[in-house]
Amino acid sequence: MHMIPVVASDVHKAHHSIEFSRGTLGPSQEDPRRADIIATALRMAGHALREPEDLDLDLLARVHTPEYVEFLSTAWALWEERFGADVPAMGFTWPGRGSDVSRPDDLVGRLGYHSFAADCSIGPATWHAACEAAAIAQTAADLVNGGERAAFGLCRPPGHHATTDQFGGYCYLNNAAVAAQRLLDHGAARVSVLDVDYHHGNGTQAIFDDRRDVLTVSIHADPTVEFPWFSGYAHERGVGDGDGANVNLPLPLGSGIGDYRSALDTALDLIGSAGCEAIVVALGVDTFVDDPLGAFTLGSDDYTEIASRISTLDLPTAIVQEGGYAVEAIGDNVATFLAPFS
Ligand code: OKP
Ligand code: ZN
Repeated sequence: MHMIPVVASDVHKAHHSIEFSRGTLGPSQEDPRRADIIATALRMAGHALREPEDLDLDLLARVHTPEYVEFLSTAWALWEERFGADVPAMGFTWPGRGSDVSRPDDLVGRLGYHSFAADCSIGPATWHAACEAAAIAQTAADLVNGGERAAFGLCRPPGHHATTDQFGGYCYLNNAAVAAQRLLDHGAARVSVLDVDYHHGNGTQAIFDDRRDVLTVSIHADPTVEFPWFSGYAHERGVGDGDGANVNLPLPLGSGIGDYRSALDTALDLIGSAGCEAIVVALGVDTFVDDPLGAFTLGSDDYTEIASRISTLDLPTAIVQEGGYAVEAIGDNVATFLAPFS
């Protein structure tokens, strides 16, 4: 049996953000152990792990703005110089609705301008870790471009909430978007990003919203009662050239495999009939019943079914890691998801 290749790295370990949650700032649930546990489970399952190639900065520039890349790459050094190395950098002021926003010159203003949530911070290792995660996604896409039927990028930090120029939701660079753009750059005329994380992939949607060449489809918890609150609704269908090329399939809290299967079949019908030549799966296993951040009720076995159905598309498939916070189960859940692609 051919186990699908896994791209992973230890660079993520030094990045551990803080988050504002229920009135307190504390260590993020997006913990380094997550990726270590997944890597161990995948090795045990028989996957070969390899390190990523260097990140292609031209590729990154097709997904994020130059201002944002410049900001992220310099924010920690500027923060440390001004406030010291003891506390990480975080935004705390965001533009109001409907305001015509200009980009502040000041670092503190920029932290608000370039973020949308108070759930993650920038520390000394954040930029390097985010670049490594994007490089992992790029390398997974390259393996698929090179003829692998599927490849997995063990990205950490995750990416699907990061927009062209904002971090938030534990995400800094949009790894799934990087992978999708890499598949396009290799010659695919159209690709799909299927986001099965518990949370709406608002960043991926925003990055490709006005484009037809990427069909973005996300199955997630109803944003009227869940992060990211301000997007993920079924009426968001893409804009301009991208009209019809974004599909949101929100599900109620408490959803299990029955509801999930229906949404997934809708997603797969759309992707299958849209002429996509390759697919990126943004894989969050925070849909798991015991996930501390999620309220769906999927069991470990359900990941076999979900992955089997996705694999019936029979498209070259780059899978990238997003969320999943039930650390005792995260390794098995990811290994279970990857098995049908082997
Ligand atoms: C990232 B990914 C709760 C704060 C929740 C947002 C969740 C980000 C999820 N203490 N912060 O989609 O798994
Ligand atoms: Zn999530």
